[in-house]
Amino acid sequence: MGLLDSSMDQTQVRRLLARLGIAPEQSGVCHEEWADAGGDEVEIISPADGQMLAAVRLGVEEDYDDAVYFAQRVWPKWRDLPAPKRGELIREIGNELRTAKDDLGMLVSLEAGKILAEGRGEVQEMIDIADFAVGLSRQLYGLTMHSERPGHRMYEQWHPLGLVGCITAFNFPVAVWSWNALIAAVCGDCVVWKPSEKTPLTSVAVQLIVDRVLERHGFRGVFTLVNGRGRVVGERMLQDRRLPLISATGSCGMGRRAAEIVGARLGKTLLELGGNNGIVVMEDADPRLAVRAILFGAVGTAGQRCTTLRRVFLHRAIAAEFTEYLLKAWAQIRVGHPLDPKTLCGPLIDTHAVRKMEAGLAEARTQGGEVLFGGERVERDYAGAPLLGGCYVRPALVRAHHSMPVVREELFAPVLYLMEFEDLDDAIRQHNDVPQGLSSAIFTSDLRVSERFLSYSGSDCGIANVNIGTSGAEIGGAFGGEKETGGGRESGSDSWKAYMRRQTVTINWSRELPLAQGIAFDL
Ligand code: UN1
Repeated sequence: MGLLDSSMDQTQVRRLLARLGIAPEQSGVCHEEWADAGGDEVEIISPADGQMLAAVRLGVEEDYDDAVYFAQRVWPKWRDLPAPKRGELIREIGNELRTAKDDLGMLVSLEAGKILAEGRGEVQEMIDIADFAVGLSRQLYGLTMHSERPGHRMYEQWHPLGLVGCITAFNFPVAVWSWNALIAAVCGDCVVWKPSEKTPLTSVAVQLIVDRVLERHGFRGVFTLVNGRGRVVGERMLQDRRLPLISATGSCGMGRRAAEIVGARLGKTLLELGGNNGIVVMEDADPRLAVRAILFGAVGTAGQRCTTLRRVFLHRAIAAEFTEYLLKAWAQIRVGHPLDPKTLCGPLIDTHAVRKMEAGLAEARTQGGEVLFGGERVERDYAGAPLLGGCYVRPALVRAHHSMPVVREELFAPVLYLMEFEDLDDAIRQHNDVPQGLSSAIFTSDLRVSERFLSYSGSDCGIANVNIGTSGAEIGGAFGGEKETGGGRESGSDSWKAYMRRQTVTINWSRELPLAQGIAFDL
């Protein structure tokens, strides 16, 4: 199957957008209503074929302020609604997402360039988090403690924070918003969203879906949307004291700036930044599992996940054989249009990303790396049909050394560095020797080896896996990483606590007033 069968013509694109409620000239700002935004109009070009999908009018500071005022007005009413009732609304949002899954998944593919299976998968991730949030709405538990004083009770309770600013990246244009927004909402917060400048259409589609539910129940404003430039709307959001929490996904550079600005006003940040994820392959690894995990990790989403596998460490005894397996697998990767079901690797987000990949590979070569496969631009798909738009590349395998500076950076493209190690200590040392600390994995059949990898002297990442890859985490676990990845945790487990304020309560039900630490303070 080639381009003719898989691409959508302009009429089909129009119909898809119309089904999702998006106009050919669409406002990117929604608070009380779809605002007549004050910024410039940008054309949204699909990386799949270089065609324009729609034009979006961006918001400026005033639009952002209007969104915040609106959220502030709605918040007291939302906060007063019992959490399980808030959960009911999130259940309805989950159901609406189920209905819209195919259309929204296709729009994610067209706008972000992900293959359709991953576009749909991303919407599934939203549905899963909605279900999780509904259950959570009845489980916002606090602990009770034993007071050291007689006739006293101590416990902690969790209250809504207020307004949460949510800044998302192009690579997960809707799922990461839902991790934050749907959980923050059951916690009783309102969420102001600034999506990536590269993917405004999916944010508009999601806003239209959630607004339908909020409208039915008189809660418009719990979620508001401001598409705008990072240096205009993003900066304003970071500085805004009305937002006690900023949750931001993106590069380490962006996160550092967010932490500085929000930190200067003593606000809270929840940061999910760059990864530089590695897999250690021991000599007793099951090669069938390992090769499949490495392939999905490195090539899924065209290497543009924060969990993308960027470094593989091969035990010296199996390195040559394993490199052959990988070369064979890489030669079979079908680069093609994201809507073609046979495609494994779709386009990069834009031509700028292609140039960055080329520059990264050139640097790797200068630093002593050897490109074993790929790295070039692709202009025809696996069946010979033309690929338009200039965003397609062949995933690359590079023999490298962990001391090469380029290996320490997150190159947001399908470039996988292959390195060798002597023994487990050496593997762990090399693995941890990068500034980022998001996701990691080991392939082995030896329990002692895997446990060592998971121990405090093993992987230093927020996510550590055994016999599965670095990407594709389930929503039930806490997601995030250490070091320059930013330290935040989102999605499952007790990540909800980031969206609430903890209050420690001590109640004296005795007739005395004993002081803690045995202090006597009487007249
Ligand atoms: C991201 O790339 O920002 O674990 C998030 C994964 C996905 C989420 C990635 N569930 O790969």
